[in-house]
Amino acid sequence: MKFVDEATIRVEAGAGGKGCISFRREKYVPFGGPDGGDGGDGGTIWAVADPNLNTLADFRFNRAFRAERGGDGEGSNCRGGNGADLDVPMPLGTLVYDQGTDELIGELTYIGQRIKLAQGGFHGLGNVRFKSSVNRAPYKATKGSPGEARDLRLELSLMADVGLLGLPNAGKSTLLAAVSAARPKIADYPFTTLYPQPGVVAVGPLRSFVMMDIPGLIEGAATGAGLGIRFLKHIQRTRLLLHLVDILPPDGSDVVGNIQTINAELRQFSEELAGRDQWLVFNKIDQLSPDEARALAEKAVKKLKWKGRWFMISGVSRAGLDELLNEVMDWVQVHAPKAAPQRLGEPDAAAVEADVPAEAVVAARRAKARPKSKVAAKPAQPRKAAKATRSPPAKKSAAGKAAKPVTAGKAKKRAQRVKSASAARPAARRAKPAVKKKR
Ligand SMILES: Nc1nc2c(ncn2[C@@H]2O[C@H](COP(=O)(O)OP(=O)(O)OP(=O)(O)O)[C@@H](O)[C@H]2O)c(=O)[nH]1
Ligand SMILES: [Mg+2]
Repeated sequence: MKFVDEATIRVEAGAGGKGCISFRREKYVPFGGPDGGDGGDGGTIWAVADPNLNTLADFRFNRAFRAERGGDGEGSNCRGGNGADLDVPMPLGTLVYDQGTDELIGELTYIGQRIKLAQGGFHGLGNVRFKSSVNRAPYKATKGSPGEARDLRLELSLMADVGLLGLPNAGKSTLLAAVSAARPKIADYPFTTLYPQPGVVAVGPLRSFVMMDIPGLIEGAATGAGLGIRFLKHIQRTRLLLHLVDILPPDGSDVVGNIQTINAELRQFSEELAGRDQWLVFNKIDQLSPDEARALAEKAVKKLKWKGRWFMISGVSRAGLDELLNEVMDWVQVHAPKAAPQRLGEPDAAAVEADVPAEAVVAARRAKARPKSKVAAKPAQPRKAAKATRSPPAKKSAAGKAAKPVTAGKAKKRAQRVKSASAARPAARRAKPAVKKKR
């Protein structure tokens, strides 16, 4: 399947239903009055983050989305039905822009997240709403407002914890296939990988991270050579870069020169990305003896004056893989983003330590992710407690003025009146003679 990372769509929310003009007509009910019901609200369109989608390919064919309009109001005070909302599933990492204004509407970053794309129209009002003391038979109703309609641009930048970087044939796809269930195409010719591919690397129970394989970079990629550098945007969201290096390039090229080429292209794309944590991973060490491989790697690291971490592995023989993966996992857990919302399926390091069941963590995140309504935003307070804390409302007299504060003497008299009245009531009831039915 072709990897599609940009798409344009049109969304049209449903219009509100019309209000109804109707009057009650019934035998023996003269002047029944108005009974035209309101219309229903139009359906709203939402973008929903779906973990089962990886590309925007579906939007090449299906570009227009329309939500249902609200039903019209009817007589006998019948309200029209609300139009159903429309959920548009999109992959995680989708950025939604307004095509007209270029405004970023939102970004799907965790499973189940919902972004409102177009608001449904408000319902029209039936003629009951317009009745008053002076107009008891209103011939007036309103139409529903139209639903919002807009053109949107979708951009996908896949999210992963770790990004693989390197020249073509460095063994990036082989590594991803060795450590995850992803099955990228592997071959000994350059540019085997044409589209980014994520894979989930499970290191142990509740210890996993996402690794992203991207097409190889070559010298001049920034100016369009090879597949260009546009795929680098897919590792922009990663936190750690693994720079794969063929320790024994078949073309006899210099290992140090190769590393510098990739870093130069990376800098051309983004200084920020180039400054991110990067570990050197010398690959294909199975072709050499361990001592030879170490000597070559150390020589390259010394020449580069490399300050960061470096590893030696073989994607084919799996040498050094366990050590690399454990180190990456530890790094990912230590550097977990604090401010960014976590994805629902992601293991939580703190929860693992505290032995909290995974379902509880997911439920808590889901509750947190749920958009808060205005009502929910109020501090939750039990009803009785709220009543108790509320100050007593100022009583108003018939004239609308606030009542004067009750003095102690008046309060005593009032209490006596209440007491005598309640005592008299049952007695009065008892004293009441039973009414005999007259024949
Ligand atoms: N001996 C040996 N060969 C390897 C190793 N890893 C990868 N290869 C070989 O290197 C070649 C290229 O591997 P890929 O995984 O396709 O390389 P890539 O970096 O994904 O290449 P592009 O997708 O073209 O950028 C394949 O023939 C692999 O079999 C390794 O650890 N040892
Ligand atoms: Mg590849």
